Amino acid sequence: MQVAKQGHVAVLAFPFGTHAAPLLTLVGRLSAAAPNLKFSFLNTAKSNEKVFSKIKIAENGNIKAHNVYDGVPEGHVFSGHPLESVELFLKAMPETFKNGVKEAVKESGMKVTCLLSDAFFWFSGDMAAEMGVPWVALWTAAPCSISVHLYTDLIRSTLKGNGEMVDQTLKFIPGMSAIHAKDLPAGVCHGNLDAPFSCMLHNMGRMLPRATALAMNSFEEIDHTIIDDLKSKLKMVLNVGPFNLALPPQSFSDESGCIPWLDKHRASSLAYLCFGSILTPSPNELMALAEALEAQKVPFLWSFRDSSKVQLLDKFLERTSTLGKIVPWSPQLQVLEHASVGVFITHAGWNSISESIAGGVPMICRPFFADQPLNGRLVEDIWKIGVNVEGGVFTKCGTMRALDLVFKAEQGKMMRENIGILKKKAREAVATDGSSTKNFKTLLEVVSG
Ligand code: U2F
Repeated sequence: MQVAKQGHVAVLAFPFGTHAAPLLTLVGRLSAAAPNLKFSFLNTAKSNEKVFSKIKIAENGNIKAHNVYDGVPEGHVFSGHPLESVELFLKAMPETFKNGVKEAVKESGMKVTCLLSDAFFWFSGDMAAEMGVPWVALWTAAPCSISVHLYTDLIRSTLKGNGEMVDQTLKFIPGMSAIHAKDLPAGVCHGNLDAPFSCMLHNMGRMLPRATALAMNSFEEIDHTIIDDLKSKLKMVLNVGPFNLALPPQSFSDESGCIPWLDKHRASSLAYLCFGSILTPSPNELMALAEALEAQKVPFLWSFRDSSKVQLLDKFLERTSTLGKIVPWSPQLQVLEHASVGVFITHAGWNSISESIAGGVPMICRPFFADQPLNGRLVEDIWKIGVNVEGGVFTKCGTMRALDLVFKAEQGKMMRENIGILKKKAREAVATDGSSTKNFKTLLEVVSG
């Protein structure tokens, strides 16, 4: 599948969490299929360095990284607030991207023929209209979570009362009768509705109906009701994932020797733990989780990103040196595809869930913020491919019960069967005649103009 048309696609990336990575992966696929298109990848220097070093892209020279201003004023002293860099970046948009596009046009000598942005960037609709080009938005999370943002006004006007609201369900939205208000990201109907991040998501929901197409790292068969409803509200909805399955097998680095270590274990016998690119559970929760693994004698591989906190587990690691392995980074895709992994203990970030589905590994979820509680609900109550930790936080007893459930109980067997079915559907979606493959062809046509 190759397209010969020339064109210049300006790509606007969100530089935090795992957002720029799936966007660059998609750009890599598009570039391989349309070698005559030029892609200018606009992102902060820090995020560009990270994603371009991790993701292998076609070496046709048609994808060029452009660094845009990160919004941090010179001499700025950070207060330590976790959202500070995000809010500075949001404050500087959309000018940062407008300037970035101008520079990319000047440097390449080609006017922009398509704007491909993270769906967060609601202003892309106006930018694309001014340039007279299509706007394609990429939503990097689950179809259900974008639906929440499209229905924010209705949710706000329908759910009543503050304290009592949390347990009400979204039965007035197609496909969402099992979702509770408390599962929704802060800023939709609870929390600070006027925070910069909440306003960005609200604007996104209002602007997306103007997008030429909304692409997603998901597949149609995961939830027909939600996807059909999205199709009725948006011009074009193109599930083109799961990205990790849609790509040919990639080479990967395994500096900590995770795969050879996994090779030494029995099938479905161990737990893999990772909490994504932003979070580390609190010291109390880390201890409770460690104690539960030790008490249940569950072998574990733990990708532990925050080196400043790993010493909290020193004693536990001494005692469990033959049981488990802690690494600063793992090749997660390959880990989740390894036969020895029997459960994934996760924060329920969308990429992690999607990779767990691709590997057929049931999950124990400990969601923290944003779309994660919603994803946890989908995992436990809709797809029945995992369980949330009791009370929403790791305690020794609650985690032991969750491990028992997945490893020993009938329910765990059912979860394995259910995720096996979903995995099969995901693989079919990216096969030659699958829904995601067909959608990718359509996306290619839109992007090529
Ligand atoms: C934000 O999520 P995160 O970046 O925190 O987490 P994930 O979406 O699960 O993505 C983590 C990615 O990092 C990879 C892993 C995933 O692709 O394979 N990784 C790895 O390869 N090795 C490691 O040791 C550790 C991680 C946000 F917080 C979530 O709420 C959103 O759902 C998500 C997507 O929008 O972005």
